Amino acid sequence: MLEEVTITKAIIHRYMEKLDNHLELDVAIVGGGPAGLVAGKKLAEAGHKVAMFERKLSIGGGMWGGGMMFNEIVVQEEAKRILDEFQVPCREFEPGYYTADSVLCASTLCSVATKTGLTIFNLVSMEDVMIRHNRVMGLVLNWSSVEMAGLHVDPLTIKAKWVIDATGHAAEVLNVIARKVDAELNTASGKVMGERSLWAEQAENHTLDNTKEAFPGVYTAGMCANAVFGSYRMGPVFGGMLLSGEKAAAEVGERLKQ
Ligand code: 48F
Repeated sequence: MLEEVTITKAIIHRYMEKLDNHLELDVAIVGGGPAGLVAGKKLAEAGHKVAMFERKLSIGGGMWGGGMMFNEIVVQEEAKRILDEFQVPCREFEPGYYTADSVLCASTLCSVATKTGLTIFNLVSMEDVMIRHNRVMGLVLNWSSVEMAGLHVDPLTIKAKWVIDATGHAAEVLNVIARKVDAELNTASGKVMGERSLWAEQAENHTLDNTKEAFPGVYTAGMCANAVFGSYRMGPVFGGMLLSGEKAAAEVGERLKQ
């Protein structure tokens, strides 16, 4: 026999247990696109306590829709090994160009990352950060529904030794920081530089270079890296996103050891 209140209690208790266990993190990842998912999987695999906060209901960011809703993505040679690692099936189209079904890819990245130990809180938005002595040490979070309805409800906070801004084109974490009167990013202008036009090859190479600490305690990953440091957008080629997530995880992992 099923008791409705038991079902309700099960959900509430399990969610609160999960939230309570993730109030103090090694790494908080904001944004659940391909870059954040690869970073999350790698950090979890290395034994770090890592959680992801994603505004939307679904995880996968801009990957589901492929290019202009043709639900296939392209990954270049350099990043194919990451598709292999996650066991995402892909096919060679021409030498050096691999395609994957975008739905299979997004769902598999999410599945593998969570099974490896990444905890995901969807429907939660980063609305601000906490800064102490010029270093980010935590996130200010609210329900996405509160944000979307414009309700006047105060947020809650979590602590994190490191934050990865994987919010894509919007670079939301670093934009929030750049708006503070007393904060300056590690960019040429001290602010978010903004994106240049679409140029796949340049963008893909620059994404990796731009995956770095952009403010004390905050790493860029994915498209956010180019938006923050003023480089090109790449369109529906996803290798740079995967490699950037991997690099962010490796470097943040090293910094956690220090
Ligand atoms: O945009 P997104 O997929 O970021 P990415 O991993 O990949 C970029 C590509 O999808 C594509 C591209 C190229 O190949 O250029 O655009 O860099 O995922 C970013 C996620 O962050 C979430 C957003 O809903 C999306 O799922 N997000 C953005 N701002 C916030 C957030 C926020 N303030 N709080 C929580 N989640």
